[in-house]
Amino acid sequence: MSGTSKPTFYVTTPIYYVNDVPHIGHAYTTIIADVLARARKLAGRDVFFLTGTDEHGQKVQKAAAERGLTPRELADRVVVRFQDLWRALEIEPDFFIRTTMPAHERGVQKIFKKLKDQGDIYKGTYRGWYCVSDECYLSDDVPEESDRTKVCPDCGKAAHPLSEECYYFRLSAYRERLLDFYDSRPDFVRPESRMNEVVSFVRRGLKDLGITRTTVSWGIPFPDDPKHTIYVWFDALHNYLTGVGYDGDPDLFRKYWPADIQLIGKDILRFHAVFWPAFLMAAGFELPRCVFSHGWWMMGGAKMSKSRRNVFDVNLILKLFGPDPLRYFLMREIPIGLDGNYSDESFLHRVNSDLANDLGNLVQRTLTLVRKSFGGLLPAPGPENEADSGLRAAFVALKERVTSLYDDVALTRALEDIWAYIFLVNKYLADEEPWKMAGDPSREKRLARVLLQAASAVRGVSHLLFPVMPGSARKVWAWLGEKKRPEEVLFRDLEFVGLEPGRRVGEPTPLFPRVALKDFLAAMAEPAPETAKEDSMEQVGYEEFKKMDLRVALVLKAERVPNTDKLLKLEVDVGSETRTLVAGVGDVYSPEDLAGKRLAVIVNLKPAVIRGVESRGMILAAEWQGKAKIAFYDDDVPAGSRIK
Ligand code: ME8
Repeated sequence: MSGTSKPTFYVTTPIYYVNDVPHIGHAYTTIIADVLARARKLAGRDVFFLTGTDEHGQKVQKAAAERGLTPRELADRVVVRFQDLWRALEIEPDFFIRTTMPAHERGVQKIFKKLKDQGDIYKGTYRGWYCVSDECYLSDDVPEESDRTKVCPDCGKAAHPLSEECYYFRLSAYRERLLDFYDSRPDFVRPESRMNEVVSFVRRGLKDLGITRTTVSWGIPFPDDPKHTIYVWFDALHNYLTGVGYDGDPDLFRKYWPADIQLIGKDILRFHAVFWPAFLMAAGFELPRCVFSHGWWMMGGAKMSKSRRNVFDVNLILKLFGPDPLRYFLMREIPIGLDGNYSDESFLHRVNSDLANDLGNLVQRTLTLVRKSFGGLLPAPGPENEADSGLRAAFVALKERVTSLYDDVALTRALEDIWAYIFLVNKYLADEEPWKMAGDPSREKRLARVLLQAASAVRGVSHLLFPVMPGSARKVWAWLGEKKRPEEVLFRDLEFVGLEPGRRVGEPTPLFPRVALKDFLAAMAEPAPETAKEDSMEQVGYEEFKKMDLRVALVLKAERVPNTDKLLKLEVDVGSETRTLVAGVGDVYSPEDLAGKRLAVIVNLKPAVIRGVESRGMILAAEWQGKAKIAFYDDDVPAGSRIK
């Protein structure tokens, strides 16, 4: 069927590294994207929502090697975890891109070659520092530490020196064009504070950017010079083109590009607001309309991350509550752009107070009253009085506000407004006291009117909440006996109408079960065994464990490594031979504490040179309050005894 085509809306999330399983930070961005996608569909747009995984590069290569897997094997395992989690959270992307897909690889190579042929890419040598965790080149002004190391200013992890031939992108040549672009499109980066950050970064000057690696094999090769693989960020950013048909589906691509909203975390702003538009300008593509940068979820004052082990267990929350409470909490608790703090208490408060009390009770009370008063069949209502029409008018105004707040990505405010209306409806019921009218024939029509208003409000509120809590909205509409599902009614067609006389109402079950804080805290402190198992990438089979050669070692001699606080050099007897190893326990143990002691050593660890001393093995110790605690064996355990 031809006709006027609908306006489109294309929303993206970052694509996530497959070095580890998904966590709350990933879920946060992807839920925002899902909410926006659903809201724009209800606003009548033709929506495309893209998410996926970033599978190449040194970080993934290293993580795979540490697990004894090929990068492809690791990616294949982790991708399933992302897709499963999105399904469990009712996140429904239109396409899930993996950067190992042939259409993506081809697209990236094509664009790379075009830029090379037109002179935007040239060959040189990179000498500097690289952070594998962030997959980024450190800027020259990052100072060296006293011991000739550099630390990545963004993630705080140790960077390593790099000296290799690479192809450069002429980023410096795009400084003026970028500044002009920001000037003409002040909404390109939101929130505004982030736009200002980007502008001042670019004003300070831009250096050309290395965009190939010769020491990383896990990447897309540059066919004209195949010892080079394409830098993972150049590769990854282009997913936003290849994921929407750039190489393979030109109609799709023409229809949706440029992206309307690209959601990202604040840590990857520079890549998306500086490098990405420069790449696009160079290749001659239109630029995205908006890069929207959100804040971080923190816990106990630190950014939540798997490596810090301060993430809460998303799977456990899903098991206890289903997807909607988490979706609601994350969207309601902080406006997009600010950092948020997660605590079990604040989560449960939102669930018990906002969801179970305010919304859940309203739904339950209204539907139960209809069922009890009239056996689920509403009679013809009496006329609207002022209070009744007030409730109707307030809903009409609410719908206008909420739809434009959704449009403006002000999701927290949209929810606040919906809750203000829920309070109003609860107050209306408290004032009207319909429960006192039941059974009085003279008040039957009045009762029908009050219940009709309340049911209309419940229906309308559920619809407005659909983008955030799709499952709950569907449930309420089904109980109300609606023939359509909420997603089949556009916002503009949503009216304040409830139950026509004679409509049968279903029996509601509690929408959001209340959970006691102490039960919740106990559950969160002790994840169910199968959840813990599911959520860890660290599992090893016995076969892998067996590869480690762990032995009891007798310390023959111990001395400090000169000019260090923590390092001790140990001569140890591991049964078959004497070894030298270096241990970072000198802040807790003196050489005298260790001499003559028996402890556990992994003897087949690859040797490492530490402060000029070759260390052939590593002692095992517990970490307690940031310090090492060694477990010692009794004197009668011979050196060389196998530990299993
Ligand atoms: O950066 N709170 O992937 P990634 C909120 N592959 N957001 C958080 C967070 C937290 N505690 N922790 C992480 C990459 N994030 C690249 C992207 S796009 C072309 C390539 C967010 O797996 C973070 O801000 O490290 C970022 O948006 C995303 O998760 C990073 O995921």
